Amino acid sequence: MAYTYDPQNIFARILRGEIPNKTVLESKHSLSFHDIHPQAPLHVLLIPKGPYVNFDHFAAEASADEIVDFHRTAAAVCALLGVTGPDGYRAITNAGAHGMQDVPHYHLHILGGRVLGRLVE
Ligand code: DGP
Repeated sequence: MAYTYDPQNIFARILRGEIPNKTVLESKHSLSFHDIHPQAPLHVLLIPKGPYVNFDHFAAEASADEIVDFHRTAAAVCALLGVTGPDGYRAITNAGAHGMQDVPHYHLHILGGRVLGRLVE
């Protein structure tokens, strides 16, 4: 699969410092910040710093270092948000048209702070 990355997407612009963000946590290869349109009391995004369009692009082409960094940072964000206890959270990613992905830079949504409802009723 050939992936085409658009360097003008909003998250690329956030990574370049062209658009402000409310940072939660930054690591060597990842950045986490509050979603501008929160869908829950806690709604944070995590993105890799590398130019990956979506989950399958990241999984196929990112280095092991980037992949480990991303997941460890995701866990650290959950801990910072205080959702790693029994109440829990949802970590989800959208891809492409069917997934309703708006921003073509891979991102994980981390949601919590309320009962979120089932994905499929
Ligand atoms: P998705 O549909 O999975 O591509 O979700 C994109 C999310 O990105 C959506 O929840 C709103 C958020 N978002 C869009 N533009 C901005 C922005 O400029 N700043 C921040 N913090 N979030 C944004």
